[in-house]
Amino acid sequence: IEGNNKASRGALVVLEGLDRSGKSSQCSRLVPFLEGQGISAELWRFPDRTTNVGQMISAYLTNTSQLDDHTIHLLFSANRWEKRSLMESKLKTGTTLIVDRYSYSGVAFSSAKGLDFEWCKVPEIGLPAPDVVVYLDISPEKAAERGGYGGERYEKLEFQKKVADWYKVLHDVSWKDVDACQPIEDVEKQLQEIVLDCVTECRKGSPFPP
Ligand code: T5A
Ligand code: NA
Repeated sequence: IEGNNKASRGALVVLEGLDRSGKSSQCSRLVPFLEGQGISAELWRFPDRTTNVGQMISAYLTNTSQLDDHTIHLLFSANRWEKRSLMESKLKTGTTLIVDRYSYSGVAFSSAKGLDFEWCKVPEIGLPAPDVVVYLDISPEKAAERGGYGGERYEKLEFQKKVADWYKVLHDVSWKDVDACQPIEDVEKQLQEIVLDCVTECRKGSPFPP
């Protein structure tokens, strides 16, 4: 989205974090909260496993298919690109999008496998930029204790440690860190504040991307 200064635009809110950090739990609480405040909001997630590309990704994650590391990286990115125009039109018409994982997951997970960091970032260039990135901060050890990993491809402690290191590289001052080890309701409260601030800024018509 370029130069869209309309006061009515929605906010693009991205939640990132290690597997089991609580992203999906928080995203599904945020949307009804925002709607209750009279804010039009939708929950989005990446990978979006419902598309054809998403089904290839899902098969890979559940180990029912094998793919070259570069190929799966590009599929994750393609899965975002196939949603780009819908994402942009939703934002332009005033819908706030709460997005469970985005480009940062793409770069952090593939870099953790050993792919070149700069190469990993390239296919993400040109996707809508988030208004805020919230990082649900939890140690890989604590995350691993939660409810047990489901057995998907990346749900292994040693790998998650590498992902955490790459998230640190990606992290910039604009990110909002929330301690994800707090009780779920406390995390929720902090997220509500961050997101309400962000939505308010967007309604004032601050430039997009910020
Ligand atoms: N991936 C993704 C890439 O490699 N490249 C990409 O471009 C993208 C987009 C699938 C995998 O794909 C990788 C990253 C992933 O490895 P996914 O479908 O988002 O990504 O993964 P899921 O398995 O659906 O979700 P996660 O494992 O990431 O978990 P969440 O959503 O962070 O955590 P959530 O909310 O499901 O909670 C986990 C457990 O913790 C409890 C919950 O009740 C649940 O049991 N919990 C808490 N417990 C105590 N205190 C709290 N505050 C808690 N919050 C939640
Ligand atoms: Na999730």
